[in-house]
Amino acid sequence: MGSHCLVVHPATRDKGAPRAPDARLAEACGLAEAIRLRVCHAEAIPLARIRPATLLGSGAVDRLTSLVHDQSIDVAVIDGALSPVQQRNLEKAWSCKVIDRTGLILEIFGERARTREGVLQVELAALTYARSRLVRSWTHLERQRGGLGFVGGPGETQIEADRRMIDERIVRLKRDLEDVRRTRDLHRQARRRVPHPVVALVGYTNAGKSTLFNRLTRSDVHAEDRLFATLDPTMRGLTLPSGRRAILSDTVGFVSDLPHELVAAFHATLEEVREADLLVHVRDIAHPDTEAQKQDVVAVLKGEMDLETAVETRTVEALNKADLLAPEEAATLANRAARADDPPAVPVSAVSGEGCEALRARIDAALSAAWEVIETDLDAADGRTLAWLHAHGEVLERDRRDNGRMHLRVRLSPQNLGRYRLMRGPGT
Ligand SMILES: Nc1nc2c(ncn2[C@@H]2O[C@H](COP(=O)(O)OP(=O)(O)O)[C@@H](O)[C@H]2O)c(=O)[nH]1
Ligand SMILES: [Mg+2]
Repeated sequence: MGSHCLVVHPATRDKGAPRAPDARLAEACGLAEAIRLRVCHAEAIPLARIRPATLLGSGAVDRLTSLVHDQSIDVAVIDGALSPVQQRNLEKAWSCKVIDRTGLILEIFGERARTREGVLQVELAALTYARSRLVRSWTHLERQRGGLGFVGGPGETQIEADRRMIDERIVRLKRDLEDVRRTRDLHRQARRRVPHPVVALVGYTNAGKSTLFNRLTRSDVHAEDRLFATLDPTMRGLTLPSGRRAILSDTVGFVSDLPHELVAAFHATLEEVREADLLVHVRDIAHPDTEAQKQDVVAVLKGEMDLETAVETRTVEALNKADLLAPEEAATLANRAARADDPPAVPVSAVSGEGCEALRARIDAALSAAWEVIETDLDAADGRTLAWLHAHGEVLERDRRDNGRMHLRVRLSPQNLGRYRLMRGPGT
């Protein structure tokens, strides 16, 4: 499998509350593995000060040069931000490809974007990233040329041309994105033709989503092994204890301290979560930051993704890696999960399989209690029914038709659906 890779986490002493370098390093390895790089060596290197030419100190650069050579490393991942100059200097020193954190995450998003909006948004982020590098190396060249700015060197012209091409492409992408947003409803309808309910796994990178995905779909394929990838390797059928069929979707993971220029692309790659009937929030319960991670995930889903109702009524938590806890901790967890049912939480181990049957049963129960999406027509003047639907359901779409009627798509709980049918008569 994949290229041999070296992962370096430059540990700066950040202000605020930095997460532990070990956890950060583990996350960076998880990100590298997500694009099938084989991590041969990983280390956190404390940065007392930043060296402008190579970021890392010369001692570290030299030491890693022999390591890169000895282990036939093809790619070095620097889990931080590299300037174009630093990237070039490291590539020269190590004679291998070097990518930084933003570049790595862009690769992952690029592979995982599924909706049209996601694809466009990721391409936009990638071009903006590429452009910033061109501009910076361009000003760097300019500086090298001293005061001779009026003599356009050949390199300069080429970069100017590249930059113009990127700008044109960016303008076109932004226009396409507008179009996609305007016609989003059509895309949605097309996607809703999936014959089974969709269950989406969400959570942090390294929480174990892919491992659980494989465990639940009884796949023989190793979590990271995409050799047998079908057209869309992140969706598979799932048969639940009651015999109900569902589609399980492994989504792109949350990452800590997401570079801000990637936030829009990240949200767009999560678009599919919006259409899911149930969310399974996979948590690494043995991670020192597990609570902070949970809050991050919930905040993004509720806030930026506007999925407040989904988080509150259609989420099951999978408390994964329970095998890493001491027995008494695991017992406490299981007891708490059994009592506090808001949201339902099931301790599991995706690796040993423990708890997975209970999780399947939970998913089954949640789906049978799940809210249903209905389409309904109202008289445009019928404010009372409209208010009722807003108060009791989740209004997904609302179109005013020419004939003075209003067409709605609403998600209702089974109870409220019953009430609505009583109110409006059968055939609603
Ligand atoms: N001990 C233990 N390790 C796990 C468990 N689930 C996943 N892992 C490990 O955690 C790492 C990340 O798993 P992965 O499924 O790729 O996480 P993802 O990024 O959320 O898809 C891998 O090394 C897995 O072997 C678990 O239940 N217990
Ligand atoms: Mg994964």
